[in-house]
Amino acid sequence: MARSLLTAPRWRSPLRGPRFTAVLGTVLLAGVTVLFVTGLVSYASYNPDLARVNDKTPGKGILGFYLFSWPTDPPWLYRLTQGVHVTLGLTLVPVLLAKLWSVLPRLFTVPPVRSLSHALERLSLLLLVGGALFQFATGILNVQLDYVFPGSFYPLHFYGAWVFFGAFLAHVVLKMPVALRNLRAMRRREPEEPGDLVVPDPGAPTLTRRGAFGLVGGASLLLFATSAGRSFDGPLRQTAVLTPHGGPEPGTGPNGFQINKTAAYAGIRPAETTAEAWRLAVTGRSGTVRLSRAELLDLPQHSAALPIACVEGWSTSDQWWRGVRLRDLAALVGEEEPTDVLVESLQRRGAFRKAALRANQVADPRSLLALAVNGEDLSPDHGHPARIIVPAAPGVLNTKWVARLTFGRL
Ligand SMILES: Nc1nc2c(c(=O)[nH]1)N[C@H]1C(S)=C(S)[C@@H](COP(=O)(O)O)O[C@H]1N2
Ligand SMILES: [Mo]
Repeated sequence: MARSLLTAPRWRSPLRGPRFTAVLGTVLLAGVTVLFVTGLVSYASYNPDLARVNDKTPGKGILGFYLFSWPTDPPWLYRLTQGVHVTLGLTLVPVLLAKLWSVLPRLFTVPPVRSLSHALERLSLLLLVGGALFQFATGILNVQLDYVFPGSFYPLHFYGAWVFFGAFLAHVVLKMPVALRNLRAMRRREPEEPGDLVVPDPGAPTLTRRGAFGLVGGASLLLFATSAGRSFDGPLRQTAVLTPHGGPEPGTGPNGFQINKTAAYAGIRPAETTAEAWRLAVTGRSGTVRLSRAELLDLPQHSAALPIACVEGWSTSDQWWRGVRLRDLAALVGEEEPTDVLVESLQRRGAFRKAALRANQVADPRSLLALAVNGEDLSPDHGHPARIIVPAAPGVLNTKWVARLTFGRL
């Protein structure tokens, strides 16, 4: 049997043992599976395969096999999937750390490699642990720091997810029998058998196992309670102390809901959004028309109650948007059949100045070029003179300060 450095003085916690590891592993099995599914779903919602506008990396090959047209119903779909993805990811951090801690001595087994199969197993663990740390780190950085990955967060987190989940599945298949055996023995209250995770000469306990689970669970609960609030408006949002709110405090009134990036941050000059200066260019098979804001207001106006939901996990409750239907604008330039659209902002630099929307999104009667929200003109920070709002779409596709719409197959 392989000797492990368990006997070394630093691995003497009596908390370690296959049962402690099995319980944490089972929680992660459920949690990571939900993270993987909501993550893949989130990626699909970007229309990543559309004209390489939303995701500039080359096609995802067979890993993109599942990509589908993101629906527009229910309108809170992305709010739910991404809220779960981010909030659950943060909540699982203590569980992941405790799980890694529980098997830490295995990292130092000697000899490090015993056979080819042992070498392969250790390699898979490298992908597993490395993948887990990479996914959690990139995810948290993206949520917290917003734009540390200029344009490249998608491929990192996407490929990382497949590597991590592949190793994770292999690990689950290998370890499931041991974990189940331990969980059953635990329920029958049998004493723990010796194994490579059980310390032969444990130190004095400073914490019971129950206490350790309480600590991990408590830490998870604390993270949950301090991050879940950003999926809600009103006083609940104030509880999300751990998650920066992006832009400035939204304030009150019709435009008083979360702002990710202000007009000043995006470099929008007030002079280019005045009634005299701003024109919307709409292009389709019959050519291009240029519309002032007054001309847009003369077109039929429609309302839709829709949320904004960001990849970072925050979202707003429904806001009452009012403006011109995208499909009416398409018809204006000769596009009678549902077709895709490329949306371009006044913004000259930075991410998110362009977004591609699919025909099913353009066709939805609730998809608007919004001119007003909650009964008032859009504020500069919410995209005045005009912004896109599409049901169920990720926030990043709701382009602000729109300057140009190009309808046609993308
Ligand atoms: N032109 C432009 N539009 C944009 C963005 C941007 O940076 N520039 N940010 C997007 C992102 S990431 C989100 S989540 C929403 C945020 O909308 P809000 O600031 O109006 O709440 O706007 C989107 N529209
Ligand atoms: Mo966003």
